[in-house]
Amino acid sequence: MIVVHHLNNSRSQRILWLLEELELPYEVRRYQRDTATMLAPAELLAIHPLGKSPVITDGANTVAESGAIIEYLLECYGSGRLIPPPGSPERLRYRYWLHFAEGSMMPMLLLQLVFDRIQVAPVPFLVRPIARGIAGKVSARFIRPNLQRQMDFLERELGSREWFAGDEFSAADIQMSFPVEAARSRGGLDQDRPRLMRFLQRIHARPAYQRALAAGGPYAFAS
Ligand SMILES: N[C@@H](CCC(=O)N[C@@H](CS)C(=O)NCC(=O)O)C(=O)O
Repeated sequence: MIVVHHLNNSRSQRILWLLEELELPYEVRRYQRDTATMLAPAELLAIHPLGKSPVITDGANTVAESGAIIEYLLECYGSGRLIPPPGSPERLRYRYWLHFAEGSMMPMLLLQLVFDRIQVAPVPFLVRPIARGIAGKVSARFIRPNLQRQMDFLERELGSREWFAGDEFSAADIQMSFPVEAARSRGGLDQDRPRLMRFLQRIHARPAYQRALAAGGPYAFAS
């Protein structure tokens, strides 16, 4: 039995969604973030040395890292579903987005979260203007322009096809959902990028997405 070690409000939601799209049986084991630090509880360290979520166990296999989990599940149980045919342009784009989500976009969104927090963090009075000044400049000169460029790129890409890899929905869309949802919640994504907004509406309407929400419990991006 596939066991999803699911941290509330996390990237793990994507794995539940993939399993629902594939209509595979699975069990959810729940872990709660510390409400002050938002970190995962120590019990997750017993599953994988980094103690992050998602992580799945499947018999003797333990698989961490969302992209690797998606590849593993499709390879073992996908029967060719949710992945474009090998050698096709769609397959190349599929691979690109599978990596882009965690390799390029999530780091920028995470940097933004950290630097935004520095700007409001309780810092000793004397160093406060320095800390806030540096954080503000990094955000304005590096993080926000990069995020804007990434979102413009995604918006253009969705202009030439229905989904990220091609005209068929694929697991690349599942992987891309988290950065797009995070961009909507705190990265400045709004109606000025109508294709990305429509992407969110379309994924939220999928029955498997909704079943995964019910399985995973309260989720920040649920609305
Ligand atoms: N690139 C990894 C990121 C894993 C990750 O950072 N997960 C977050 C949840 S979204 C986590 O476990 N945070 C809790 C912590 O760092 O203690 C993946 O996609 O699986």
